[in-house]
Amino acid sequence: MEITRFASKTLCTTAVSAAMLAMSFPAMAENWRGWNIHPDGYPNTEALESFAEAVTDRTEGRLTLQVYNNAVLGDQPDAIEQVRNGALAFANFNMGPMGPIVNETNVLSLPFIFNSIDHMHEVMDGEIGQQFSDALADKNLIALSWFDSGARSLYNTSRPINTPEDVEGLKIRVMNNDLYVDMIEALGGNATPMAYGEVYQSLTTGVLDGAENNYPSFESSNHYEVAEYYSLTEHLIIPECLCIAKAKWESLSEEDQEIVREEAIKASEMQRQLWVEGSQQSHEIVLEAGVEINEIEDKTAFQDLMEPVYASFIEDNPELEDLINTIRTSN
Ligand code: BDP
Repeated sequence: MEITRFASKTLCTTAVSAAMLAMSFPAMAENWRGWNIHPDGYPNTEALESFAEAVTDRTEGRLTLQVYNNAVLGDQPDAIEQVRNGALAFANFNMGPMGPIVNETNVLSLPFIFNSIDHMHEVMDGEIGQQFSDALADKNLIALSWFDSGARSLYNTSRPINTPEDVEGLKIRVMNNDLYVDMIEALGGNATPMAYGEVYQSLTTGVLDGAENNYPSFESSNHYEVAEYYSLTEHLIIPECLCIAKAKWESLSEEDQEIVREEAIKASEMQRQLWVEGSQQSHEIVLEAGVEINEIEDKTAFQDLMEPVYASFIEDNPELEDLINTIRTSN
């Protein structure tokens, strides 16, 4: 009797406490940390911050999103792993360092595969883009929208590059992907894969002669202070994703998935617009700082040297040949 009384009293107290707790602490907000490599004011940063704010507002306390800039949460290959295993909830990733993890995305890192940014948009915003999203999802990354990353060009500390011969012997930093090593070696340079954050120092000490990037990154990383020759090779037009950890995505209600998806698409629209303005501004800043920029009227010599890079990639990945040809002939 005693025991029963005691037990029921405990049960009763527990039920009352649980009810009180629920009243005083409505469902705890889930905190989502987001990785970003860029600094404050960069187009991608602005778009990610606006995404984080909008999702936080619209989910009314169910989710709070925070963006960590300047790669403070790790370099890009590490961050990709962290989003894959759900330790980080979201990120803006370039498809370059994605290649070693999601093989299909290497197709986007083939030099000169897109003729223009418009061509890249057409491909990524259509059925083929969905194919890449599916491949990312198989590796636990939900790509909700695509960001721009302009065209990447070579820059270095010693001379303008007009022909592939000018690349001869230059130590050039590349992102973490073997395809870029093949690309630079095909041009006669020495490729060094290195984390983005280490490039500035290496350019100053002469560990590197150069690197390659778009105008906004060339400017915001301050590489232009050391590498004063920027040559418009425009050899890579690589899209970037706004990616969510699959485990986080699947934990959301349908309603919240809809909110996150809508805001990711809005963020990419915003980023693409800011990208155009940001590229223009960065171009002006580096010109004003005295960077010598040269156009390359005929890129055929560079493009021809990439044929063996394509051939060996296709030999290793015959199943991707059709996709490559479809993209190459789609414009
Ligand atoms: C920037 C990309 C960033 C890359 C960086 C790099 O937005 O994702 O990590 O280049 O070169 O343009 O590593």
